[in-house]
Amino acid sequence: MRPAARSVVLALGSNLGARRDILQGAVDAIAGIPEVQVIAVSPVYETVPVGGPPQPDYLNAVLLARTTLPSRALLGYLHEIEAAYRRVREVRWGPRTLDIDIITVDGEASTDPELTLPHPRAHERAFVLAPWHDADPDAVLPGQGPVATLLAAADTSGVRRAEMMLTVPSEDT
Ligand code: PH2
Ligand code: MG
Ligand code: MG
Repeated sequence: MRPAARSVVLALGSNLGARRDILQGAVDAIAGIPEVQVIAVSPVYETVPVGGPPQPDYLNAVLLARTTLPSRALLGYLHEIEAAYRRVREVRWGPRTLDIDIITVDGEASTDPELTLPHPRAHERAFVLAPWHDADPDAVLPGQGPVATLLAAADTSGVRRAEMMLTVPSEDT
């Protein structure tokens, strides 16, 4: 029996190199993962870095997808996409060409340190909540509540809509 498709929320970030092109490349690559269907991509936000050493501002966006893949398998594909952009993981929370984080996979809960679900800091990160709310105003973060409520409580001073959009590649290309 085929496993049922589940809803996935991914957060994308880039603060080195051609940031918009890198995010669009990531969206295209995610759409190319077998058993992944991209549903929507949020507007792009330009955001002040949270934590880590002094570093350039980020572009952040949120992608909604459906997949029949187990979360671990999805994470493996996402790491390959990050590697394709020559991401170097040197400093925790340091600058990077591309970061793709799994925020939720339906209501799945995981305490695996390499894949904690839901993402343990998403509820307080305006750079995740603001684009997520744009893409899905009714979204709920399991265990935390409606994204609209979390966003209203979050510090949004460092996030602003960038005048750029990402496109979802069509299914049959
Ligand atoms: N990612 C981090 C740490 N800090 N700050 C912003 N503005 N955007 C990010 O994507 C981000 C961050 C760890 O992955
Ligand atoms: Mg991250
Ligand atoms: Mg990450």
